[in-house]
Amino acid sequence: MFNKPSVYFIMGTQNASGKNPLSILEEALKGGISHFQLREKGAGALQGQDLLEFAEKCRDLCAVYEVPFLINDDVELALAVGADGIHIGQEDMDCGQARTLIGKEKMLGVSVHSLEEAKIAIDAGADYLGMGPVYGTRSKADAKRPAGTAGISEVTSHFPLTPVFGIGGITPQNAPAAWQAGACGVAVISALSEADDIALQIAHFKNSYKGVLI
Ligand code: 3NM
Repeated sequence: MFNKPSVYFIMGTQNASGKNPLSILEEALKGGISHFQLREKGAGALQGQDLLEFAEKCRDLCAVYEVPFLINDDVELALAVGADGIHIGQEDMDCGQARTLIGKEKMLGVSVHSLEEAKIAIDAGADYLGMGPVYGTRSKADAKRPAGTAGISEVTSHFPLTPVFGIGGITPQNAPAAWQAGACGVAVISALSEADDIALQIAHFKNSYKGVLI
């Protein structure tokens, strides 16, 4: 489930830049993403029944390609649609509470920014961690300052069994630094949602791992 190099795709309808978000998702699934997270945020975000129906369509597409489907910061929605997991940030609910609500079977991902936060998340039952922003990002309005890859190195050396994903401004060109720091994967929005050829971009991400001395 966390094979290196993983390419974890995150998207909401706000990231589709006028294209059909389900077509973008299907191209990404065909191209070989490892995980998909529905992150519906910001102005114009789908809500209520519209969000539920969109989430069901994403879930069904992911199921066809046998790719885990996660939901950002909405346990209720994740349970309603039978998602494979949820992802929460530090500003969202407590990770221990999230684990209790979703049970033992579903995947729990947590965004962390320090070794201390990583330890708390792992103790609470996180299956993987996201660390970022590694580089500057236009996709998260309240992102912290870019932190580079030092935090990934620190967390992966202390917790070598926990998969860590680098996130924030990651492209195939700058991904090698994340691999070198020990990341198991890269988690990306714009580098895939805005790519002309999504499958080719995924191939570039995977190729960026080759030749990196770990
Ligand atoms: N979380 P892009 S950065 C959703 O730092 C998210 O925790 C971040 O989008 C964090 O690949 C980010 O377009 C946005 O930069 C990632």
